[in-house]
Amino acid sequence: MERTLVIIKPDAMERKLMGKIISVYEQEGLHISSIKILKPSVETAESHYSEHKGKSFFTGLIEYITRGEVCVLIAEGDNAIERVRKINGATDPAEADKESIRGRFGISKTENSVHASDSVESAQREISIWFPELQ
Ligand code: FUP
Repeated sequence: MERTLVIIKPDAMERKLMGKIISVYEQEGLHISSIKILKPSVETAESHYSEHKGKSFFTGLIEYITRGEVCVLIAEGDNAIERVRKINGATDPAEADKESIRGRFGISKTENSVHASDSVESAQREISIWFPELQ
């Protein structure tokens, strides 16, 4: 059993795609064990994306992710990290599998609708950022 952190990002929340996206994870057999909706602070967003600090797209990325509400959730299941990454699709919606969430709903490389942890270590780190009450 593995846990991964998913964020349904502002572009998807603004278009009322939250329920549709959560349904995809559930239909793929993942269990949603924690969930909340919030408007991220700049501090939380910069902590989440700290590995990208200094890159050309960092400022725009933080402005985007903090501009409105996001839905953060923990999805659980066997091999959840890899499964959710595949369900989400490639970072750039133009290159993502057409059936994937980013392929279906993503707008651009920044406004790509969803985030998911990319390793066990990232999942632990990201869950502690977004769900500190679970520690
Ligand atoms: P991913 O793991 O697929 O979310 O992709 P990355 O960790 O490479 O990138 C994290 C986020 O940075 C992406 F979701 C969107 C943003 N990003 C950009 O805005 N521009 C880029 O050129 C690359 C990434």
